Amino acid sequence: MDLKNKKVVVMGAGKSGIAAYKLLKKAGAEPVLFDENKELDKDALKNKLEDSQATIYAGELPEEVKASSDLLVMSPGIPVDTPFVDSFKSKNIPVWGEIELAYNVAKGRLIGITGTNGKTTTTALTGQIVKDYYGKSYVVGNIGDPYTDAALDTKDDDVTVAEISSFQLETIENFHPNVSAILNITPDHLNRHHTMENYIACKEDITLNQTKDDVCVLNYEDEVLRAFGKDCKARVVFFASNHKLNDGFYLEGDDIFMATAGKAEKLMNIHEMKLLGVHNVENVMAAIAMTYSIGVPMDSILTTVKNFTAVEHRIEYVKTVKGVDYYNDSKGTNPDAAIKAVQAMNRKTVLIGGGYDKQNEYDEWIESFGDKITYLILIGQTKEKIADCAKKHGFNNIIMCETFEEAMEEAKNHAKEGQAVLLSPACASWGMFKNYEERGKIFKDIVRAMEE
Ligand code: UMA
Repeated sequence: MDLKNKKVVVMGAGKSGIAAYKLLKKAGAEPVLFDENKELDKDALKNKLEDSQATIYAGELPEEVKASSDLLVMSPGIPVDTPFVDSFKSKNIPVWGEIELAYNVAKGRLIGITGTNGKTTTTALTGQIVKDYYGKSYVVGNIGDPYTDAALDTKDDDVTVAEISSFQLETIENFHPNVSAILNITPDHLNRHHTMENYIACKEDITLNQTKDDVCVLNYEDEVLRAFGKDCKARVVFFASNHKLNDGFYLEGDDIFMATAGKAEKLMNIHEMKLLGVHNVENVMAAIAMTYSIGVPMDSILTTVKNFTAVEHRIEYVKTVKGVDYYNDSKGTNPDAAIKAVQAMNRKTVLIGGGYDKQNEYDEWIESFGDKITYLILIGQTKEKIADCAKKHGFNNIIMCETFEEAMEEAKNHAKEGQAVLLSPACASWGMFKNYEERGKIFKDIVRAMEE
């Protein structure tokens, strides 16, 4: 679609909506911004849009604006199965996600990474490998910097590495990465996608427009993805942490191998890297597979892998206070991610959990505690549900808190010297915080202010 002079409704006044609006303006379109929040500060928003004349609708969108529009661009956090969105579709007005808009104007090669967990670490590492070799990379998407912010700057010889959530994949049309990866699929966001089948279908849609000239990197240990490998339209490259493969990348003992037609070559020992845990070995293998497939030499890839450290908010060590190690895993926003964090702890741990209800089940998370978790401190909307679940599994050392500050105080009081305190909530932050970054930053601020 040629965007010039097109009337576009951008929905959502968060990061994505603001970046989409700016892109549309630069591309010669006539965007208006719409957000359902009636309390929106329009003046502050105009500043962020760098457009004092911007048309902003807060609360409701006038019928005539809708009727005369050529395109609706959705922010990822806004559900698409609503009468509002249907009213556009019924008028045959295209509904694009913000990443579809970016893709339509972007140049160069695109690597798209999805999965329930590990996306951010894998995206950051993949972007770093690309940058170290080519001297430049664009790292965008769910990781925090909208794709629409960078898309117009990209050139034919650039490589963009995009973290793509299931929310973003619901509204693609032509989005077509040269290399895609689906790292794993475990239950998450079921309040938005309703069923696991829908959620899986969304993730698999990252390959929607791929052909056999493209590559899709898949986790062999995930049964859904192993089966999907047979139907996938792209050339599949598997990685495996628990199987030896004839073709692909795998972990055997403490070594990572690359196999081609049954011939295996050792790439590195996992103790040479700074990231911890088998889940991170999987992320590393996915990043190696993706960057090798676009032509980055293996030596260069492995040098970056060995130097790469953990991303912020993901099992991030903060400080040791009175012999207690504090870890920030605010990015542990679903049970599976939170299980990985519990597994990564190598000592008795006081755990802070709970938050916004995404209708997940917590049984496996509680089961992963073993005798490692000494106390579970709960906050947020899900605290009763988690407490009931914990008691059902015989875990009774539960402390219920009203505020995050109270939870931090309880954690400090219950952690003994030589133990750890871990913030890994298994839930989204919404309701108590703006996002998981804010939750993690507040955790770190409180820990850093504690007296030694
Ligand atoms: N809004 C409505 N109607 C609704 C819901 C929201 O009008 O029904 C409005 C809100 O009032 C608000 C705006 O929409 O003004 C927020 O839009 P948004 O939720 O899409 O947030 P953005 O700031 O644009 O951030 C989004 C992603 N957020 C979500 O997917 C929820 C960010 O991912 C992403 O980093 C950013 O775009 C840049 O691309 C965050 C996230 O939590 C990290 N992602 C989920 C996850 O990782 O689990 C998927």
